[in-house]
Amino acid sequence: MRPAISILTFLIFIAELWIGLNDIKKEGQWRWTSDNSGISFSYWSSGEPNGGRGSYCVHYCKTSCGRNAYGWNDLPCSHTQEYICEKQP
Ligand SMILES: [Ca+2]
Repeated sequence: MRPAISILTFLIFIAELWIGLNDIKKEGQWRWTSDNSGISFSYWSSGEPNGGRGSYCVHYCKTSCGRNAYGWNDLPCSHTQEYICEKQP
């Protein structure tokens, strides 16, 4: 059984998550899955996005991406990964 941790601890130190961003419709045109809006900021890790066709989905990662800091990474959407959602007020 995993020890209980706060959501903040999880997001800062542990999370490797799908963030709901993709370029499925047009290569390089990143859009949020929730409302199809474009991105107004980016948090790509150095050298990302580097997957080209076939890496349509974006996840937030650090260790699994071989990085020392968190950032966005494009991956094939078939990759098994936890995800995070935004709750509407
Ligand atoms: Ca990538």
